[in-house]
Amino acid sequence: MPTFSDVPKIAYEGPTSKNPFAFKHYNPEELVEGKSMANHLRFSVVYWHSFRGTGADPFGMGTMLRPWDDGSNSVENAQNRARVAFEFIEKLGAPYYAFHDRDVAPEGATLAESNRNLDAVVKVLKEEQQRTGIKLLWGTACLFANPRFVHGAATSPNSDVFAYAAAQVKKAMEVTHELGGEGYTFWGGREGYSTLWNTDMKRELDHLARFLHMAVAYKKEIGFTGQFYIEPKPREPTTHQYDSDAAACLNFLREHDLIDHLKLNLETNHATLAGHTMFHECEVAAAAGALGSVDANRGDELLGWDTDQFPANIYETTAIMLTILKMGGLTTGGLNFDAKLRRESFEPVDLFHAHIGGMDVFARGLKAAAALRADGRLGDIVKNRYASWDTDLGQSIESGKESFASLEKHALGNDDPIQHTSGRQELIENILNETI
Ligand code: XLS
Ligand code: NI
Ligand code: NI
Repeated sequence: MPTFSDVPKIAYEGPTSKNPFAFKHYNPEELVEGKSMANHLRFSVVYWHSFRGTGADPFGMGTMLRPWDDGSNSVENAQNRARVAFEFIEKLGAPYYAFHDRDVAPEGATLAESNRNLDAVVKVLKEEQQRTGIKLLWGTACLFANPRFVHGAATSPNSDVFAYAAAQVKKAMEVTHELGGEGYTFWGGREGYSTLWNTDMKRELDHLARFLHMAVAYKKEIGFTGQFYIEPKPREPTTHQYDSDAAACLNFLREHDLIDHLKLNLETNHATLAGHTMFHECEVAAAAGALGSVDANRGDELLGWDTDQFPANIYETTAIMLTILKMGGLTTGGLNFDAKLRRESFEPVDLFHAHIGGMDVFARGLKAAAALRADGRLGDIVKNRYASWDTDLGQSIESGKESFASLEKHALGNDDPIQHTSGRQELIENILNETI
């Protein structure tokens, strides 16, 4: 069935174009700081929202019109849907995609049947990857939708559920490896608690660490060299998610000796739900050498849940790209559109509008971040703000040569350092607005 036949391959037409099916800023070959935009941005389409999202919400049923989907749970429907997904990604010109095991293939009556269904769809994914050159950014397992995971998966109070989750992740890792995936993501799903009164938190966290250590061991066993990611998210679906933000994840990884094995996959809307900006989360992860990949979306200031909207805020994309440029770029990770259409945007072409907009706003963010770096004023303000640390005293403190006693001597012998430099926030905001 021809599905997106009215839509041409999306091309770059430049900022003056009014064609809704063209990029105005994302020009894959264009060099920014000596590297192509395509290599900087590494865009990825997510299967779950874009090809399994129905538009259902707690108040109403699905609204999405998806003429290629027969609505059944058959393997044939799943295979056909996979072909349509690749037709879309190919026309869009995104180099990557990402999926959960259960989005691409239907869950069977038994685990063995689920595995067979997954293999049947993976066969099609492999053919489509070879046909189009589109690659798998990362794979993952859905350990949260089925009622067996009602109390969590790796943190379930039931050891049979833990075993089932392990088996499911084992298989998901195998197919990710088979498809040449560049990474594998662990998102907590229901790893958290609804009430502490019934929860042995320490025991659950130890189990989660044990689970991840088994995954690390299995990765080695099968020779999978992709990057492991853990994805922070607070508040949803449990009251307290264990992986609530970047700092909590880093602490958990360090405490359990996993820090060398996992990086973070940060998602914008998860950052804001945690009471942070995405800029903050990126800086926290980058400072730990652990900014691995980005789930590119945005939240809504007025709504308190994970609305997963497509990125549209150029200040946010500029900040993200500034951190990414500063750390030397993404390596295995990408900008993965973990974003869903509004339920009012139910036509298939809305998938194009959403992704084109997301790609263009990140291209603008990249260009703005590079322009800020080339301009140098922002960098100078930051450098000047810390200038005293480059003096004898600052260097001596940083290198551990000073003590409270020696610093007391210094403070007693010098003027009060009150108000030594302005923060220049307003000037910085002017520079941002000039550049953006
Ligand atoms: C849900 C998460 C999820 C992960 C993959 O909020 O963002 O989509 O990215 O399991
Ligand atoms: Ni995500
Ligand atoms: Ni999300």
